[in-house]
This record gives sequence, C-alpha cells and structure tokens, in this order.
Amino acid sequence: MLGLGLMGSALAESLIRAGHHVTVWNRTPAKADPLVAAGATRAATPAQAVEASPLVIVCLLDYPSVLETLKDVPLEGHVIANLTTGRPAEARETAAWVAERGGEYLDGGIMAVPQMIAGPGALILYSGSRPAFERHEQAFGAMAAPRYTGDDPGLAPLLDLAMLTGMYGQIMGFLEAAALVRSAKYPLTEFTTELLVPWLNAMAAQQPRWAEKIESGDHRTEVSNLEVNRAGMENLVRAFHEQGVNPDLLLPIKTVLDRRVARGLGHEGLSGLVEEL
Ligand code: FVH
Repeated sequence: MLGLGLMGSALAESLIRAGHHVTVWNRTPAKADPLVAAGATRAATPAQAVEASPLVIVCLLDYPSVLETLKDVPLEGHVIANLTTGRPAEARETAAWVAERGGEYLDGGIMAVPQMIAGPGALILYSGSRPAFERHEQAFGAMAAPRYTGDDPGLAPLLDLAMLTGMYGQIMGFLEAAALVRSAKYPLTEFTTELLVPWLNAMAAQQPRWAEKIESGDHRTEVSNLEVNRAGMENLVRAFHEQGVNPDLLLPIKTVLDRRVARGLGHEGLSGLVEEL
C-alpha cells in the first residue's frame, strides 16, 4: 500500500484485518506506525513496497504525486491499482505510463469515506486490465464491494465523477429549497424529513425510466413537457425573488430549459435537456 493518509490507512487496515500480508509506505513515515503495530511490514522506499507484492494499491493525494512516487520504481510483474481520485484523462495517461514500464494497470474510484471502508455501502469502481481485476478481486473485496466497469482505464474515474455530479445536484437542490423554506420561517427539519426526502425518493425512482429514454433518443412525453416546465421554472424563480431568496443555483437550469424550448422542442420531456449538455 502506497499512501497512508486517511483513506490509505483505512484501506490498509481492512486488508490486514482480512488476513493479507500488507507492506506499507508513506512519504511521512510516522503514519505507518499504527499499521505496523497491527501487523503490516514497513517499507523504507516506494521501490521496496512495490517489490514486496504482485498487487500494489496506491492512494495518494493526486496523480502528480503518484507519478512522482513511482517514477524510479521497476513495475514489471506488478499490478498497480491506483485508487487516487483524478480525471479520466489522467487515468488513461497513467495506464500508458505503467504499461511502458511493464506493469498492469487498474484505476479505481472510491465511493466511500474512510469510516465506511470494509463496511456496508462501501463501493470501489475499477477499470483497466480485466485479468488483473479478476486475479485480485478477493483482496479488493476486503476493502469495499468491488465493481469492474470496463477496460478503458478512464471509466472508473468518469463514473466516480458522474456519481459526484448527481450528488452535488441533489445537495444544491436541497440548499435552494432550504433557503426558500427558511424565508417563510417554516421548520426546516420537519420540511426535510416529512416532505422533501419522501418526494426526492419518489423522483429518484423515475430516473431509470429517464435513462432508458436518453438511451433510446426518444424524448417524447405524455406528462409534463418542456413548455410546462419552462413556465414552472419562471414561476419558481419569480417566487424566489418575491421571498427575497437568491435563485442562483436554479438559474442555469432555467437557461438550458429556455434554450431547448426556443429551438421549438417544447413538446419533449425533461430528458431532452441532455441533448443541450
Ligand atoms: N478521504 C475521503 O473521504 C475521500 C473519499 C474518496 C476518495 N478520496 C481520495 O483518496 C485519495 C487520498 O485521500 P486521503 O483522504 O487519504 O487524503 P490525505 O489524508 O490528505 O492523504 C494524502 C496522502 O497523499 C500523500 N502525498 C501527498 N503528496 C504527496 C507527494 N507529492 N508524494 C508522495 N505522497 C504524497 C500524503 O503523504 P504525507 O503527507 O502523509 O507524507 C498522504 O499519504 C485522494 O485522491 C482523495 O481525493 C478520499
């Protein structure tokens, strides 16, 4: 394991607990102490850590720190599973860089915080070499539920970013709703638990159907079309202003809606907006 920050330490600990022999390295050596006390072997250099195992799990701050750490290390015969968060392009470049040095590469997207590692709900997305994934799937399973997504190394980080995008959309929607509710001095916790969360769950249940529509390219709808939503959004933004609440997070949605309707596509459903993005 290269990298013993909050996440790397949690990953290493889960592997030790599952009975694996784990060799650890960190730029600041003292962070290895608790893991060594728990049974890990300390490596003095990244090269020593890599040499110790066919599977090398890397969890550092960013991709430049990964390249810096591995730059003089022989990688032949090793699988580099890089769980550092980054962009799809960085993952593809790093995969090529590792292949030039004779290694196999997997990129990973960790869908968990350190406290969730080895517990229910923790998921790690992998992409890159399928044989490497299959060879080490059992070890990956000790850290979090492993899911292989495809041989393009950029896929796991892309799906990671897509999941974060969905999360930010939901949180930003909540914050705008909270500001509006607060403007009326209505109890926000009651609104959130009794009204908003059940509503969002019902809406989220519709998303697989929207995904099917996007995949088919058929954006026709019998329910509320874009024209209806455009009028609804205008009403919403106006109400925000009248309540003295800033609708800044809603305005980009209005922009895209207005643009699609102005193209004469007001008869489509909301799924049609994906074509504007
Ligand atoms: N923590 C979280 O909740 C998120 C969950 C989703 C995935 N992220 C990503 O995981 C990567 C590591 O995150 P972390 O939480 O472990 O981060 P830190 O505790 O800050 O540890 C950073 C480690 O990186 C080492 N490091 C930094 N720069 C260098 C460098 N130039 N050369 C070698 N190592 C470097 C640092 O070493 P040190 O400061 O202890 O010496 C730590 O080991 C990250 O991509 C998250 O986005 C976590």
